[in-house]
Amino acid sequence: MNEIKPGHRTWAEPYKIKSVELLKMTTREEREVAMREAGYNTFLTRSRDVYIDLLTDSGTSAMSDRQWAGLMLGDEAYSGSENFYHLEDVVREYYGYKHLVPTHQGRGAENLMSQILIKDGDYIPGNMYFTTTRLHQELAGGTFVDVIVDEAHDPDCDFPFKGNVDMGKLDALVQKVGADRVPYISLEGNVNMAGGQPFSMANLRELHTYCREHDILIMLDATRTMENAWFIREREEGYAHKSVRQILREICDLTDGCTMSAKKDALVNIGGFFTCNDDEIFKKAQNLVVVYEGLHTYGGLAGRDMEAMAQGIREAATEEHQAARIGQVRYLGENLQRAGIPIVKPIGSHAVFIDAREFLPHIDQDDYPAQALAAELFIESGIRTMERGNVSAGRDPETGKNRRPPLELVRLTIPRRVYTQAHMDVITQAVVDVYARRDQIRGLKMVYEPEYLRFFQARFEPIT
Ligand code: PLI
Repeated sequence: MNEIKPGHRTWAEPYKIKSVELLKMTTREEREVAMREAGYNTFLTRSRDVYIDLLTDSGTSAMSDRQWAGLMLGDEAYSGSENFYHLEDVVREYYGYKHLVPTHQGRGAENLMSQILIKDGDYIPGNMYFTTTRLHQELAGGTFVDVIVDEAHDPDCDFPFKGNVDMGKLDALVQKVGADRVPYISLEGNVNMAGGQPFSMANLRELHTYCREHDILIMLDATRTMENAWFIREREEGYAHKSVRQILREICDLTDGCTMSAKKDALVNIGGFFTCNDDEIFKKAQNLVVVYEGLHTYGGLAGRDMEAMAQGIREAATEEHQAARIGQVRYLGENLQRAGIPIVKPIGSHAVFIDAREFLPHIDQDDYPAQALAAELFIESGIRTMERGNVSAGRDPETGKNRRPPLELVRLTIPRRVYTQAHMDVITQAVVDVYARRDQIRGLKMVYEPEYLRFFQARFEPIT
């Protein structure tokens, strides 16, 4: 429960509910069948079999009445839609970059950026990998190098800025391969794979100085950067009185452009964009987008999608929204901690991550403990979560072996403005019930492995 004391108001949702979607609870037998048919991969389950959906916070937000009203303002023209110009104004106002190229979602923007900026044999440092981001870097001929601080790899460490870049690691890479082989650093706000962990403004300033000296661009993954701004406001000296909007702008002003999956921070069900300040990069992106996405004024989106995105950006870049958003995730995380469940510390912004290694110490990482735990939680409760460990990390292209990352996690991802505090309590109860019989959970073997981003479509069977 949130603390009640005189003179203090806790967070509450800054909205009231106008329309609801009914949930359905299935039986354990039905869920066992559904999980078997899905090859023990929550990505392959059907949402009709799900009770509470914590698979992702991507494209799963509840839109506001104003966003829905915006859909009716869709100017569905092939070229020059009014909604594009509105979105362009809002992106310039909130993010501050000069040029905007819309894309259908984040990975569309990653594709454009990787193809434009990466040459064969280049190295792309980043504050931990993200699955689609790294794949696009590799497909463009680059090699991703992790330069996040060591603290990020330790689930138990409660360092407040686990998303920081380790400047020593970055410099070692630049010294080794030469700055001309490093076109940009990929900097993610609220690092997803580390548990939703922010970088600090002090770290970004240091990075900015270094990159200017070495002529290396800083390309932001802005997907959850408003949430990163909220943590800077809460945790970094000198920011308590600045608004999320001001901090977001300060972050963007220290970077050269971004890729964005608007399906997260920006509260829409589909959409993304690429931005930059450089005129030449923009021209290339504007030209390439017509090959993969659509004309440069819609990039794979309907006019109405761009309108909803413009409105979503305005609503998300507020203290009220972020306090409730992050407050709800924290509420769930603290419940789980009180019940003795091992989770990644500090609690992140978009999800609570269960440490599956600690939860299931008897399962070897190559028997996919996090995958097995996600499947078990679904069978127990109908709650759908996601593996973020050995399956997601994939294989090392050189050795062909599983990467066995230090973090073996199950992500309980909270969609924005969708569930209530009572749902958070039910989720806690389900996890506690699985924890009580954790000794009986067995590992999985992979029986089908697709070539790219295997976690989406791989199939498993229980080890007997
Ligand atoms: O799913 P997309 O293509 O709109 O965006 C790709 C993407 C890029 N960067 C980051 C940090 C992401 O989290 C991301 C997508 N994330 C998903 C789908 C997730 O479930 O976390």
